Amino acid sequence: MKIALTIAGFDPTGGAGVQQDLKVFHFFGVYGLSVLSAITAQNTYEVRYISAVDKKSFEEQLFTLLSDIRPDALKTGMLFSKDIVKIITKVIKGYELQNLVVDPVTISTTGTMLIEEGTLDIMKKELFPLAKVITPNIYEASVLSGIRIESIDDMKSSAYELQKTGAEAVVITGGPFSGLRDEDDLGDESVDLLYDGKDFQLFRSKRVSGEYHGTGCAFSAAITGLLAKGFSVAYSVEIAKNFVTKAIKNAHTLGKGMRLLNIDVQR
Ligand code: PXL
Repeated sequence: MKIALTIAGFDPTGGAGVQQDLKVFHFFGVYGLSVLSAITAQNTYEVRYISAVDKKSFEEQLFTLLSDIRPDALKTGMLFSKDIVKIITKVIKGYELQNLVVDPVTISTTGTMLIEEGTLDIMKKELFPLAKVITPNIYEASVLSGIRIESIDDMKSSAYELQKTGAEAVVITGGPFSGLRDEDDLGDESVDLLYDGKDFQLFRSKRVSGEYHGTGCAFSAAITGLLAKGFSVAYSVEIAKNFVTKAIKNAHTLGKGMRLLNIDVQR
């Protein structure tokens, strides 16, 4: 059986973070491992508290697991601190782990920072060069590349810059932070852009109204699961996009705030 590892935060709603990632790995028929970086206290409308897992505990989780089981692919989500990024970098290099997907989680949909000051810079410098794919949303891509994204062309420029960090491929997702200009005639579409260092490829879906929690997590987890199974980046991104779009369409309304993805119904 193929194996995927998620290194991410804990979200009690199960809509994002490690639980969501595990559900997605399971959906794609991949065995899921998980290592916890931080614990959040949140519901569907606010993040109230965050505590990072201490350095030693994090390091032990990772080394103990990897001294025994080797994942075919892995993803990082909410990493929170610089220490955690440094440990992951060391471990990935030490074990020569392949098929790394980095989702540079920065801020929750409800507006809470999920990362300590300076962590994104370290991630860009140390983790991106080891990645097969990085999956920033428009907001994260803007911050990381220093390019304000208001059009598809801006998305392309940003992806081009980010690919120079050493990541093999960049996918910029046009999800909830989309502020694209009308002249791109996107109308009611949500567009993701893939750049592999050679070609740009656009993936379009109909935008679904409303606020949804954990879309970025599900998207990067799906790509990770598919890479673990040996699929190409472009194919994995296409399938992951369709998967998330359907999970959004069928979302659950469980709390008073954002809706939670329904990954069980794919129609
Ligand atoms: O969707 C980003 C995200 C990732 N990981 C955890 C989160 C969130 C958003 O709230 O809580 C643990």
